[in-house]
Amino acid sequence: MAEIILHHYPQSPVAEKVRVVLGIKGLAWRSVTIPRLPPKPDLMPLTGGYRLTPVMQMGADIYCDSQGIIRELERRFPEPTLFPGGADGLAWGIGRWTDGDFFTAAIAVVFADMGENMPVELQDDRGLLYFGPGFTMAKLQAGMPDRLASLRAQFGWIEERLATGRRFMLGDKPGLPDALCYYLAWFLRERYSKGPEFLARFPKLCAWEKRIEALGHGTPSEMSSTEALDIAKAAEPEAAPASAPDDPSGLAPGDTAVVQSECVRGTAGIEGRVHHIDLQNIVLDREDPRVGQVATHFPRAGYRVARA
Ligand SMILES: N[C@@H](CCC(=O)N[C@@H](CS)C(=O)NCC(=O)O)C(=O)O
Repeated sequence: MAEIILHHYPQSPVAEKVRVVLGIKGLAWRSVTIPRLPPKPDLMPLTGGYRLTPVMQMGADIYCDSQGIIRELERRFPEPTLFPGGADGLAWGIGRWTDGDFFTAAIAVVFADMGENMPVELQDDRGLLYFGPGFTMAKLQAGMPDRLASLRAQFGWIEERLATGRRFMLGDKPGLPDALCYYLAWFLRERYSKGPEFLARFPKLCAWEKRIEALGHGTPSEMSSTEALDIAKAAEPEAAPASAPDDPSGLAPGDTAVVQSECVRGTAGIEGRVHHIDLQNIVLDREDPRVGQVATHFPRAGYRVARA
């Protein structure tokens, strides 16, 4: 089987979510460090323009978005399962909460706290991405009390869950909801100047954070971005073509389509030929001079798909 290659950078909270899943599953993987800001010249040939972090590569198959990455890891490496105490299916919905309002509130607090200490290029890029064209640091700072109140309420739900005496969200073993919730605690603790004292009001959560940290990240080893590109070039996509005849988009394999994130603004749509389309995923065939033929995978939930 092709090696797992994660394109990410250490400070990325969404990448931390995937690193925790790699730890739960005890997997060996290759780590390619990508830039925090575009252009990301060694990532674009693989993704066709998708610029968010993280991206997973296995040979010539490229998985965009943590949801699709984790689903593929569970499919390829089912043991230990991410659903140790049940909650199959439904647990994915937790990601729609933690990647939505919870994530935006955490980002808003960290940015407002950094204020003018945040490098201006990062303010411009992330401000547009997460808060839209009307973004100003002053507006974000004015909204700080509401965001903090919202964050406290949401971390409070995690505390209540852990107060039932479980070591992890689903029982004695770690699973998907742990990774989906943990990354925001990790982010606030690391990046909000008052993060540790903010989280201290949730003692069960603090103890659970230590248990998750102890799981580690599996076994990463560095790889250069050029080596990753060479691997894609030498490989053939593995994804099987398939289609559901009743797909709401009306698209079928062979059609040209554009896939666009609906969660973040100002990101390019990715164009390619539909290779596979089903309930959970759309896979586009793309051709790039640097990597040849690659298959770029996206989840359906959180992405718009249109005929090109
Ligand atoms: N829905 C995406 C969101 C990913 C996301 O927003 N990642 C942040 C980093 S934590 C990002 O891409 N920031 C901009 C960048 O890295 O260029 C996912 O789950 O993977």
